[in-house]
Amino acid sequence: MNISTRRACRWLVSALLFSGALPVRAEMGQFGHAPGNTAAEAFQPVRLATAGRIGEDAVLFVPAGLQPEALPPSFSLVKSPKICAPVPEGWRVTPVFSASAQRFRARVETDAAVDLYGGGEVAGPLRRNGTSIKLWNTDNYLYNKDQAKRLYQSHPWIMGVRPDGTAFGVIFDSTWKAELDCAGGLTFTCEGPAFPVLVLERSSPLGVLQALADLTGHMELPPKWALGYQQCRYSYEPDSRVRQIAAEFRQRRIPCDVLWVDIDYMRGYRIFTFDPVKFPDPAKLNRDLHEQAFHTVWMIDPGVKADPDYAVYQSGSAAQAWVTTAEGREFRGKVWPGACVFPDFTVPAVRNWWSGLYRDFLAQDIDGVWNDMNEPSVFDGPDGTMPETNRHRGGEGLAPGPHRQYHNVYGMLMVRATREGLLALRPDRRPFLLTRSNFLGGQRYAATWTGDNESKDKHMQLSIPMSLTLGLSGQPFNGPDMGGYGKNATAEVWARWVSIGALFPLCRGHSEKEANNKEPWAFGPAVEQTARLALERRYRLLPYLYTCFNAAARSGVPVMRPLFLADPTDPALRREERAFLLGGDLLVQPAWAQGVAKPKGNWAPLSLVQGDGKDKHQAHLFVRGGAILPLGRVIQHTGERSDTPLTLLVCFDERGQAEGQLYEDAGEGFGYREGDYRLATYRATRGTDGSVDLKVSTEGRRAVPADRAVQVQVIEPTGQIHDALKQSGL
Ligand code: MIG
Repeated sequence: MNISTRRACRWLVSALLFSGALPVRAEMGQFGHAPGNTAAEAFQPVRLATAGRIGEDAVLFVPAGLQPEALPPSFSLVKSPKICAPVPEGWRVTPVFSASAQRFRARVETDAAVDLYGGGEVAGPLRRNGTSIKLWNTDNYLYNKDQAKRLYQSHPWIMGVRPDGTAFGVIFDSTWKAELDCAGGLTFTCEGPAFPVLVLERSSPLGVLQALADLTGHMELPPKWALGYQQCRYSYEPDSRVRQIAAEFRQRRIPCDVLWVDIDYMRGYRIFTFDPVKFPDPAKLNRDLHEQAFHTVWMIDPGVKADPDYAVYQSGSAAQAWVTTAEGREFRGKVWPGACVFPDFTVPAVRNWWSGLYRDFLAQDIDGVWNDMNEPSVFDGPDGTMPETNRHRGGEGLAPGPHRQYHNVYGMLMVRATREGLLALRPDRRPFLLTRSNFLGGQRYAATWTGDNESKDKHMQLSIPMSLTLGLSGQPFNGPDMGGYGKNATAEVWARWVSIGALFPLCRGHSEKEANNKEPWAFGPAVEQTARLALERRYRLLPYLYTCFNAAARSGVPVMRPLFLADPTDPALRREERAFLLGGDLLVQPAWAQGVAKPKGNWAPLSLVQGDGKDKHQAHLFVRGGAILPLGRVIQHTGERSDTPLTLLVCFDERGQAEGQLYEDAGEGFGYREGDYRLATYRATRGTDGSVDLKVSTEGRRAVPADRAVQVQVIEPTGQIHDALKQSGL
């Protein structure tokens, strides 16, 4: 590039920086840049200001226009990256920057043989080559809008896996409205100023995912009850209906831990209020449900009814909490309560105010919180949200900026404030928070679900690559609306869905208001039995599942994993998006998925509860040869003891070896941080006479319950299970 172009670029970039926002014309936005009308948009190269190592095999690339020592605060990264060494010799993945009058771009060339994954919440294939998404959080009912190219969350992140199994990851560290194209390399183009790019390089994709978690934060261990089955509907109302649902679960002996209370509990959809007729005594409702060992989660939306007689509107107005229009007036948009105002979560004092609102709310003995509509969704706003020119005030290092800049992190900032509130108000309890909108790194604050899917096979099947991809994008705790949210569910679809959904990290049945009942018993006795078996399987697996969650919290490995993670060099596994792994040791093959290639080694077919092999809907399960699975008894909720007895299911590899772990703690609270946990590592060897030698080593100071009985069983490659020995102290 000649000197004058270079100068022109530098001028452009600094002009953009000075203005604090790009000179985007008001009528632009809404993805007016569809291919075809970009001809006039010329991109000029932007040189690199600097690049260097920021840690083990991670390199930061900073384009001209940004100061490496004073990068704008990052939303995805836990701490701001500091260059500590030059780019390593022979570094393979390097972005190239360019800019047009309106947009800034980073491109990464990738070899055609590299398989691409990630991008967060996507409604498409697991392998992302040739696809493109838009990063603009969108309330996308039935995934119908804009061909589902944008959903509720944004993850500017892609992982590439080479034929030899080595892998790299790329973070495009911008929150602005953007597009991410995975055809012919990676192209990330945002309607905002220059941004840095981080590239991670590891010997395996699992290594890349651990590095991603170290950079963007680990999920905190959830309360154990959040791993149980959860039943939701828009809405169970009035409170007597919630009680009825609770009673049904216990009477029918279908395992369940959590009941959800959707927006109709509120007084005229005013958040933090309760309808005096339909929910006159929420505290009593919660106490009664607790007595039956249910936990409850209640919904809070961001929109605050603009009602001068309403306490939240009053205190928020006094705190100058609201997002404003470009002219500085209080912005109003329509949501459920009618005209609403929206907290500006970029302002630290507003987050603080928001956290405090949960005080009286939690005092009703509410266990968990559900934050919805936080894209934000605005019924009468442009493109279903607020105008991109609305203003956010920022603070504590965060620059004031337009909504176009902060839209994608609106939900993330909201759940950050919610989580901080829950922690401050109940310092001894692990928050359980579910959010619809979020951003790369948002696993630090909340679990997530994949929004308003439809009760049909296509979306049931799609839920697998969707959840896998969220797991490959840093978010281990996620799942779909099981059974499908929109439209009526048929018995068949619901039965197929519960059979795989019971094996997802988040397992919650849900339905929209207009649709048929979608509880496990709503489709007659046969489907009820299918649901019972599927959920009983989940509850038997809880010791293993909780151990997987602990691994995710500690080291950033996903709970639900694509098969290729088990053998990244096997090309046959790279596109498999029907079968998946739970942790490293359990393979789940949906009953409708034929011809699934398994990773090499023995995979023994596993029956977990009586009759599961005869039910045509249940997923086929396989244990990895070389693994030891800790299993519990079937219980009705996580408050019951399932280790009476605890089963250690040993599945030997070809050499007669097996190894597995079991993580246990109080299931709630933070004692585990002070060592009140037990992480047992079991190693088994098969003797020549067929005997089993089992050794355990433990970490943490929690003792084995004195009355624990452990039954050690061996599963043969045929799936046959036999008792090996009875032993205590394991
Ligand atoms: O406009 O609270 O995705 O799970 O049940 C609908 C009612 C608002 C959308 C959520 C859905 C929830 C529903 N909400």
